[in-house]
Amino acid sequence: MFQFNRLVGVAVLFAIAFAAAPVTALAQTSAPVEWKVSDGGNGHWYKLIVSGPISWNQANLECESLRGHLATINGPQEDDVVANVALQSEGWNFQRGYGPWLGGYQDTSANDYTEPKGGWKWVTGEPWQWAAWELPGYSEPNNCNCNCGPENFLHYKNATPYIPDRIWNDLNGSGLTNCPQPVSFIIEWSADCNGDGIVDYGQILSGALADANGNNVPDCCESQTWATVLEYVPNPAVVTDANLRAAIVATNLPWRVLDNGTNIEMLLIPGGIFTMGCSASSNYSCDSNENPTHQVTLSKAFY
Ligand SMILES: [Ca+2]
Ligand SMILES: [Ca+2]
Ligand SMILES: [Ca+2]
Ligand SMILES: [Ca+2]
Repeated sequence: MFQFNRLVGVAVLFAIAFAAAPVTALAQTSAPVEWKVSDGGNGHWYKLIVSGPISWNQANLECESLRGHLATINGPQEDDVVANVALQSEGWNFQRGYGPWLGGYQDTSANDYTEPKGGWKWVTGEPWQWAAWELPGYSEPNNCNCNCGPENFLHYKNATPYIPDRIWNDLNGSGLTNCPQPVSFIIEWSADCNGDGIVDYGQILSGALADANGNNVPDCCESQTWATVLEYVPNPAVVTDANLRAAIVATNLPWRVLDNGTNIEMLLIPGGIFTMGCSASSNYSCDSNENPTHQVTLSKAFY
């Protein structure tokens, strides 16, 4: 049985300060889509955000403020997922057949940079291992369209007027005279800040993880002003009771932290009913002040 009198520490009421973060209000958004692991996917979430005319750099910043990134495409299956999100007509500027921005850009200082096809990268740093440039009948990337070169940013364009499509096109990122900009972008959420193997964005959507300030970062991962997180999930070699481990994990708070003020390491005690006092073992006897054992109920987790 878990025994408080074996724990070193000062009981500090748990209080986590949430770092303020901007959350951008945008004109129109579609429902987010999960590429489910059970469907062979990566568990990431994708969403079309309709912003009105927007540069690639601004779209990139908007994604960062929403704690995601412009969508990255690592193969034909992910291209299918992202294209399905992109094929909503409200995300299109049909004046020139421009669909949403994606997370590819051309690094003109890269060793393999050549126009039009060299030096392409993803915003996340994932390797550029697959591209859908080579659709029959299309000459993209071409680094030039209506005198708008150089074209160093990736988006979807269409082939038939007024019909959304999924042709990869390189485009000027900021828009120039006579060259309207895309009016939307696709954000992808992939972060798993608490390391439980599930993308945090979906856990917030389902209510599995709290996000009190609505910034798409679970409360359990917000920076804590008073403590440094040492371990999120309890070590089974230390907390051998599976029920107790589950109760700790269910708080969505880190299990082991270092108090920044005192440098004292502290462990999380979840709410629940516990036995206080000593149980004698073959190695240790009980002190008189550790008896009698008795039950206590804790209504709140604390360190
Ligand atoms: Ca991706
Ligand atoms: Ca280019
Ligand atoms: Ca082009
Ligand atoms: Ca997670």
